Amino acid sequence: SPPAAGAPERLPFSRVTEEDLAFFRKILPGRTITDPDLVESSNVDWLKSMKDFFSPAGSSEVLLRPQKTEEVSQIIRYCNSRNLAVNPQGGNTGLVGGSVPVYDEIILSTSLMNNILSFDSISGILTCQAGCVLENLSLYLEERDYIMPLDLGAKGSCQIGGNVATNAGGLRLLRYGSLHGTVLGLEVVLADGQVLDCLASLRKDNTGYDLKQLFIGSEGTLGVITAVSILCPRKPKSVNVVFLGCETYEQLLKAFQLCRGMLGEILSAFEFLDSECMRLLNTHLKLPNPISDCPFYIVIETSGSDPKHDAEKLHNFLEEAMASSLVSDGTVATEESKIKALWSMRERVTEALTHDGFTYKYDISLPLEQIYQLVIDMRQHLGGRAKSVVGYGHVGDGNLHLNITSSTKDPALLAAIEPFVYEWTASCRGSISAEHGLGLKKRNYIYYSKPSQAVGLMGNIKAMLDPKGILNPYKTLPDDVK
Ligand code: FAD
Ligand code: 2HG
Ligand code: ZN
Repeated sequence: SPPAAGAPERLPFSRVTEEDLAFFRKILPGRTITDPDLVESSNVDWLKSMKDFFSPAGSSEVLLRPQKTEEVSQIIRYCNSRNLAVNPQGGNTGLVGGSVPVYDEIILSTSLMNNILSFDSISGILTCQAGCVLENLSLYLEERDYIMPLDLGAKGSCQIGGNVATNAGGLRLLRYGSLHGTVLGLEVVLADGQVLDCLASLRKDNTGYDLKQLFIGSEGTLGVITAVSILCPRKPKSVNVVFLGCETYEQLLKAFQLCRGMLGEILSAFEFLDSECMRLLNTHLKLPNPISDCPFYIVIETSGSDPKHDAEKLHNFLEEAMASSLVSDGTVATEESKIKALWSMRERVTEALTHDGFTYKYDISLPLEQIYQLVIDMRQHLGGRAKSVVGYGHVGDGNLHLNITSSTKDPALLAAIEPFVYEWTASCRGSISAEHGLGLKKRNYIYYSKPSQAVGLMGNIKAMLDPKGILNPYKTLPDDVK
């Protein structure tokens, strides 16, 4: 059975000396940060949960802010020769403790690597530095009648390099697919400082192994992504969002089936939240329910090129869904401010949860029919021990976000949740991390979703690409893979 999660031992990396700082200051004048007040926010994760998970997590004393690939290369080459560990960091919105140091790893932030390198308005291929904030890229593209193929609630802070490093899914995956398909090229600084230039901008390229795929979802453990080339879809001329209520999860699934059949090519998102999420949105964020109270809510988005055609299709779908009693109430938005308001009911659940208490997060892939059964079983299993047990997520992609809160950190509650949740998931051949990655928090549970042979091979790849293990140590791979 998998080893228990817990604190890793600090590995024998060197500690940063004055000489090291002098070297960094020479390459990055004014961008080698050692003031503890300024380094602090990079030591703390978005959830502020790492110090609870593992004390004394996040005690780096150095934050490096390169602007160019060549600077990253020099830093990494130097760190490798000095045996100094490095934690690559983007927008620091990661949810599994991958983005912050465990001990005193040097933080290498890509925040100043935020230039767009090129955009081809015929092919829709964007090439940019890794530190571009997702929302800024979206705004840039929208002015040119394009959009990013991914969108997530953290768009205002997360960076494209971080998105690629975590293989972020998000709200549009149903329509545009994963980054494994849309990323066409990457530039990566390897652990020895070499720059791997796989920044191709080609749709098709079968010349040997597709090496960039290795870095997509590698969580900073195999290389530092410095630039990304990505295929962007045209901006849809017509967008509609509907917010619907359902009485049962079975009806919700039937609505999904109907929706796929009737909306077809214009369907761009199918998301859900349960009534417990709605309660938290109402209580903590004062967001009112846009429709009447229901056990389940669906957010459907359509994106197409002909407003009349889309409206007609949507109308027919809604009529059919109402007539066959799959949905009991709903509201439609075509105008941007209302679309945003409806989306925030789904996007802001994570934020609402942070106000509810200490949150235990699970990001699970399951066969569609089983998704909500896990929430029901967990509620029953925990009885009155949890404050809230909520289910929401990317139901169209088979991805459940199961979140459980308690007033304060509660080891007894955690022991009741885990390994129950992982065993339940493994019994359906699900994934214990659908889109957030493994980071520090989930890495020791990898065996619930991957055979030991696969994990062993991952270890071999890590050893080949980063023999000293300086890149994001203690992350992704379990304790027993060195
Ligand atoms: P960080 O958090 O800084 O880093 C994440 C990981 O990537 C770390 O392991 C880090 O070492 C590594 N990394 C970062 N940059 C690089 C680089 N240039 N090279 C190599 N490694 C690097 N995730 C989803 O998948 N779908 C969602 O819908 C979603 N919604 C979210 C909503 C909210 C409100 C929040 C807070 C988070 C959400 N996330 C979601 C999780 C998170 O936003 C994503 O994982 C995001 O892609 C992380 O990007 P980042 O720039 O913040 O990376
Ligand atoms: C989302 O889809 C994010 O909203 C965050 O992936 C999920 O906080 C979570 O559990
Ligand atoms: Zn998600």
